Amino acid sequence: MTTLDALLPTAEPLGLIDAEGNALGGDLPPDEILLELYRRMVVGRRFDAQATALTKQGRLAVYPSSRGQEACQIGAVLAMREQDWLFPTYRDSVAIVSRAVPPAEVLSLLRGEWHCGYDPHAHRVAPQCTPLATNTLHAVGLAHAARLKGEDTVAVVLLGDGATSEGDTHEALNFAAVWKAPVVFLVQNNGYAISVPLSKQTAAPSLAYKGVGYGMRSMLVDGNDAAMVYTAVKQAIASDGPTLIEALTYRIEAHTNADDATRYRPSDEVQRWLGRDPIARLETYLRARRLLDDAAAERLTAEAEERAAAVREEMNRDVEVDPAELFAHVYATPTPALVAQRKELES
Ligand SMILES: Cc1ncc(C[n+]2csc(CCOP(=O)(O)OP(=O)(O)O)c2C)c(N)n1
Ligand SMILES: [Mg+2]
Repeated sequence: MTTLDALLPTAEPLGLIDAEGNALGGDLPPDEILLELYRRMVVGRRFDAQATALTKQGRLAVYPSSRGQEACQIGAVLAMREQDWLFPTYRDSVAIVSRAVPPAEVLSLLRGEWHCGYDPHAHRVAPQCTPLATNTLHAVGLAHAARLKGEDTVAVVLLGDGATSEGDTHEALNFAAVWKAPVVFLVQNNGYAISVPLSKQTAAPSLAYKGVGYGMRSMLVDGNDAAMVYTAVKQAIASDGPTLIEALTYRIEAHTNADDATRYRPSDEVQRWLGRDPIARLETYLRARRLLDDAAAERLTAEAEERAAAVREEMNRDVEVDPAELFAHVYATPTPALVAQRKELES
């Protein structure tokens, strides 16, 4: 019998490095992991800025920025093993690029070319889901199937605070707990579902309790502390059964480039969260420990610039899109209506 105490999250978010870059006394990951978290966050943020710029140049239809959420996305991906599967949303391009999926293939969806521009099986990364919370069920299904087949595979699913109010999430949590499926539900609580603040969409004191209600071990962590997110996800992957992790973070940019966040949130709130930046705090910590110096930081900036330039170059190339592809891969045997529509388009 699982006791309630074993499932409950802490009242305060767990953390390892605070907003000022001070170690809080817990067991930190090894130095090389801290450096790699930092490196990937710097590269990820530069990619994110590049993708936003591409929307302004008409090279991307839309881009949901994850600036400010790098600790969640990079911490989770670095904690994953090769055999694990990632189930991302539209917000999580930085996580996918960090799992070594070629950036141009990731951005193909947001450019409007393909529903998924990369091979999910090659990278063990499911297509980015736009319908909220559908990926939670996919993750549970895959994890349960892997377990039945005797495979050591964990599904890590990323979802937002808003997505936790969707029915799909509740079905997924329930099945995961009943089946003891190896799933990590990482809730990136960034405070908003587009313009709707958390307080208007849930009365729960913490989203982590939603896991406890279904009998699942649940954690509340500082989602801007990459070392903490990494540690929590790694522990969750190593443990039996599912875990829900609520990571407190903030969406620094608007919902997408098509949204104006100044219409619904005060700028001092954004300023407050800029003071809790995930990259700056880790940089302060690494410099204080003399694990990072100016020369190393400059090399890293140069690497990030180089990668961004490569993304820019690839995305500035025009692609040939065959409109008839719209009908491919929908049904093995197309319905008569689709056949007719395809013919009409072709003519
Ligand atoms: C099933 C469904 N309902 C509504 C939408 C429209 N929609 C797109 S993003 C979004 C907000 C999601 O907020 P959250 O889960 O917190 O994720 P975030 O965008 O903050 O990362 C909504 C309502 C959708 N994509 N899917
Ligand atoms: Mg949100």
